[in-house]
Amino acid sequence: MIKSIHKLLVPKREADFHTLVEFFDALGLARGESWKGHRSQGVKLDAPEAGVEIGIGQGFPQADLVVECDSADVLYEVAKHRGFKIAEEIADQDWGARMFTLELPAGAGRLAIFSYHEDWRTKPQVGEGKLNASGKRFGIVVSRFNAFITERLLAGALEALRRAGARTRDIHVVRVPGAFEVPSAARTLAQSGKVDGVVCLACIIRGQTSHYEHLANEVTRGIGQSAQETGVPHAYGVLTCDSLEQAIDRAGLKMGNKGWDAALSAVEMASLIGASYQLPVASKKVTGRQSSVARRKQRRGGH
Ligand code: INI
Repeated sequence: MIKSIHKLLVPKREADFHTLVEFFDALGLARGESWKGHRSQGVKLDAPEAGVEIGIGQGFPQADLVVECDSADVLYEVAKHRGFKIAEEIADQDWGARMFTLELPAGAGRLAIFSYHEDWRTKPQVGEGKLNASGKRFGIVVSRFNAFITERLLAGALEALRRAGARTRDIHVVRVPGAFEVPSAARTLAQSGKVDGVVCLACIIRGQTSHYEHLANEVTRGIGQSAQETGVPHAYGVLTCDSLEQAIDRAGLKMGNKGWDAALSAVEMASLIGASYQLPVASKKVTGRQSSVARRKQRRGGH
């Protein structure tokens, strides 16, 4: 009985070995068996399903390794964020998938990453937005209080919007004195009808104010209320921290950048609402539209 199957990569230099391991780690593969001996060391990075795919015909990716994931768009953002070398940009494929390709580090070849538009394994209809900001307009409200932190959040948010495809002229930044002023400025932006999403950025530090809880609660409530009452997505990029160190970690160091995360949430929600998501009608039969299972079967017959 066959127990496993792995693509073998054997770079010449130890630095390349570590780069490759970190690369696949960053993409989310699970660490499997590893060893370190006198002559060699190795790590297996596993996926739930592995095997050999043999194909003939047109439409296959030009790649030495092919990975299927839940969302190629998410991994595409990760890859760009990490500075991985994109060989082919992400695009819809005529076989019902989103796909991009990467150059593997250390000249180890090419990796194609794809996801199907909808997961054929899950029965429920799932509606979700895309991390594509092209053609969308965004407002960013940023507090000047704790500017040392909030300017980093702003830089992260701007970079995320730009990478997701938003044009600079479609991003409107509004500065306000402190976190308390964020909800009203966000509401004004949302009501202007000129933005598809609002990103709210501020930083409240427990040690700095005796009314920390009141301020944090009010800002959170105000942003949520504005989102619900205007129907325009608002992303919550407000740091509520116990210390400045914690805030620094969340504004670009150890814990990522909350401005970046908030901007991507705004992009996803703006695209979800823009897609006028509708619940499917249960009794309706799927006729003209090809089911994803059929698509997968078709793909099995050729890309
Ligand atoms: N504003 C912040 O954005 N963060 C804080 O930590 C903070 N503290 O510590 O008080 C803060 N206060 C200012 C507040 O948001 C208003 O701007 C101010 O009260 C004027 O309305």
